[in-house]
Amino acid sequence: MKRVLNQPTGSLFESLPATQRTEALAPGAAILRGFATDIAPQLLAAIRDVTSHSPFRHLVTPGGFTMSVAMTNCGESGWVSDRTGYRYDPIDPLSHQPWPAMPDVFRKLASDAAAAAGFADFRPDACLINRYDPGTKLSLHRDYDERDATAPIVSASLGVPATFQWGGLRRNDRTRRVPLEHGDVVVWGGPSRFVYHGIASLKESHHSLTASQRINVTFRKAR
Ligand code: MD6
Ligand code: FE
Repeated sequence: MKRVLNQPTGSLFESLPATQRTEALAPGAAILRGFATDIAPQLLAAIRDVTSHSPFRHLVTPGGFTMSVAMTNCGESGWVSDRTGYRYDPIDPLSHQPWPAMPDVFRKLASDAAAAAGFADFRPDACLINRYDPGTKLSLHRDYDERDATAPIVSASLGVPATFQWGGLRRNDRTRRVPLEHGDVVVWGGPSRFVYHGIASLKESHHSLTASQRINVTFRKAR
């Protein structure tokens, strides 16, 4: 088996297939480069199916700002924001129906990626899907609304590349800029679970599967 240069023998990531490149981001956080590339067309087909029932929409923050990222969800509960606050809700406030079920290809990706990064038995119950058009950004934030802080978050990037901003446990900690490309999967938990992070304004670019857009799929254990 061919070994990748940054994947030393005996490391935590030894069981990864040789085609994946793993980068440690911080304790508890890793980027699995290209982990979702092969199944990206299936993921995008499943996302089209989800959005035919629960379309992408721009949520309003409790402070009254409309988010530039368009969002939807699948799974047992979905992350929503409105003037009353942030919450996980089993009902889509737009369709007034339960969120579409989480596709099997999503569940498998989430648990395989978590296991590859050292988090065994990850079973997400919520999946937030984010859509970025050129100029869209996601301000520095922490993911704080999940009940189970021991579970990691798994996040897959599809389409045009973006710059991920990775900070620290305090809002004012300095941030690193990390490029994320089509097929990259980020897993974070443990000591990194409440790190501040964001996405810089998306640059004009083109990807054969998503045109000018970037799609991000994040899996959580919310309840
Ligand atoms: C994004 N991701 O990549 C935004 N949050 O579009 C997130 O905000 C995020 O990737 C928690 C864990 C992983 C993430
Ligand atoms: Fe986040």
